[in-house]
Amino acid sequence: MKYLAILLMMMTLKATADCPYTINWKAQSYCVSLEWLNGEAKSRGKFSDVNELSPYLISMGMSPNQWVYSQVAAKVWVAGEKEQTPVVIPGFRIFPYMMMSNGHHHSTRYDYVGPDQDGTYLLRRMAFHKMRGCWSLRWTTADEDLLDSSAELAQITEFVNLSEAEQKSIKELCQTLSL
Ligand SMILES: [Cu+2]
Repeated sequence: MKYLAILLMMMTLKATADCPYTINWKAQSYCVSLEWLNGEAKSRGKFSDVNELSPYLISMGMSPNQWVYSQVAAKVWVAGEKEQTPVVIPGFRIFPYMMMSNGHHHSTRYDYVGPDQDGTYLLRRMAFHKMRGCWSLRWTTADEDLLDSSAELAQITEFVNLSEAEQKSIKELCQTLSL
């Protein structure tokens, strides 16, 4: 009985791991995986890799030559499909967005490329500034980065340069600002 419980638990964990984020498009569920990659630095308009993981939260007053620009890789496949074969949803895009405590909301600059031969999308060159609000990734098939024509994919709470306590307080703030 004990083993059965453990087995069931492992199966549940596996099912969750198989579909990190779920989206629905035209009556079909899809899984989306997000993998945060090393960030980039920008100097004289040029980007270069840095040895620092993202997502990275840029604090106020930090000099631009110290900013770490975040980048994330995304893959999409049909939910339940065991091989996790990447599929392309026409016009599928992810973009960064912030919901603020004061009711304002806004996007930020980014660069979106893909899908490449492996079906991987890359969302990069995002400067996540520290503000009273919640950064998130939203997805859409529309041309514009608007709240109405998009849906929340993931909230960004685990910034690599924050302490666990700081991450926790962002998580709590995000829970109140989810849309
Ligand atoms: Cu903001």
